[in-house]
Amino acid sequence: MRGTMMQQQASPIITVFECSPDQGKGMARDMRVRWALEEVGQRYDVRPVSFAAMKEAAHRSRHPFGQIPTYEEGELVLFESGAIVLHVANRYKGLLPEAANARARATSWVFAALSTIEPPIVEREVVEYREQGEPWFEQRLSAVDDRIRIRLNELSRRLGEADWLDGAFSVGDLMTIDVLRRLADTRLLEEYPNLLAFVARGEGRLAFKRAYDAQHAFFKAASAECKRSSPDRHKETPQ
Ligand code: GTB
Repeated sequence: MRGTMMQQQASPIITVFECSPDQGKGMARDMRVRWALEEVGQRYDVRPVSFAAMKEAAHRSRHPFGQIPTYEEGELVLFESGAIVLHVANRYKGLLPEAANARARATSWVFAALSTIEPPIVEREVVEYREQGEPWFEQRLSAVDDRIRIRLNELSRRLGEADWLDGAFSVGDLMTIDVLRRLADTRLLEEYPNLLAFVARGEGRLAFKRAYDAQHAFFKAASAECKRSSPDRHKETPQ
């Protein structure tokens, strides 16, 4: 049998926060990677990194900007959650349609989620974190909220009564939903019942639940040690 046995493929490895500042709510960008891997049924391993280790050479060789998530599969090392999720969608079946044009459209939605919808949402988080207490805070927050509303209006209009953005569930829906989840601590999504339902549909998928439970269990297991080693760690700025 020697030489004829199939070699066991190692599972891909993703990096995650050693001590997640979101208290296990799955708001960091490893969540979309975990979700994508669960959707395609691919096992994965997790490499936790501390805030300090993220900025050291070993991690910077994986991620030039010293962030999570990264993805390792054999000799391939990727950074940027969009690139990773698209790689997973192309590498394994389940997140992209067969037809070339439909695949291209699903890819458009991934880019739209990351470069059109996510930026004002991230800006809101930065304003909340960094500008709270400033005299202009309320005015600035409300201006950013209005910019988010422009995108939500447009997205809501396009989704209409459909379940997903372009036919069957795809990587485009996954990325869009994960971006919209970042609004969970605001009331903005409540203004768009179809978007609220869209997010709930995504979160109701078994693959989402498995991904969520995995990151939550990881957080729980690490949290005692995280509190012991640095009780203020959750105050790091989210990005
Ligand atoms: N464009 C990159 C991508 O999509 O992969 C952005 C990666 C990124 O911002 N990673 C963040 C990070 O590593 C984690 S996700 N930050 C550490 C650093 O830059 O030093 C952002 C995030 C963090 C925390 C929360 N939270 O606590 O709720 C939410 C989101």
